[in-house]
Amino acid sequence: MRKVIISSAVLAAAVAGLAAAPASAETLNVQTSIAPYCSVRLANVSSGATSVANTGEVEVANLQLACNNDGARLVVNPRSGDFVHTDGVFEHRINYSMRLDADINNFDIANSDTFPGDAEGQGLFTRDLAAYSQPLASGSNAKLWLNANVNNQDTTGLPASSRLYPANAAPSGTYTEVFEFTMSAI
Ligand SMILES: [Ca+2]
Ligand SMILES: [Ca+2]
Ligand SMILES: [Ca+2]
Repeated sequence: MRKVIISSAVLAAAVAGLAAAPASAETLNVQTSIAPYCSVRLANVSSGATSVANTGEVEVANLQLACNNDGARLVVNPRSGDFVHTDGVFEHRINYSMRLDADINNFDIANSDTFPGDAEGQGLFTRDLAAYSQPLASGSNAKLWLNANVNNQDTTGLPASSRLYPANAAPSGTYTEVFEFTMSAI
């Protein structure tokens, strides 16, 4: 009987060894998937406002651009082409110039006077990056600068109710312009 017991113990050990073998050979599969994405977001908006008392350009927004596609497009669309203040009778306007300085220079917009509408280079700015960019996939910065002291009395395309002023001669009020930024895959 004693031999049987020992034998049984050995057998039990062998079974334990077999059970442990698959665990030691276990493999760990780690998977990750990257979904296509393109995004633009406002980060660290400096003030959201620019002062007409400032004689030069002012940084008004810090944007973060991101896209992991083989090609990416940034479209910047100023809505009015001027700062606008409506008092119910007149549409008062203050001209400005804008500039976008991106870390990825393909997205730069040189200093530009903007106009109403969506004419490329005047009321709309389209910037392409043809290839995949790891810095862009990781997120890249761009700064929007505005200068509200750019006198331009060209009223082409403006509504009849518009009144265009140099910044230092405009009636008091809050003047607003809206910029739309769109990042997409191309
Ligand atoms: Ca303008
Ligand atoms: Ca740049
Ligand atoms: Ca526009």
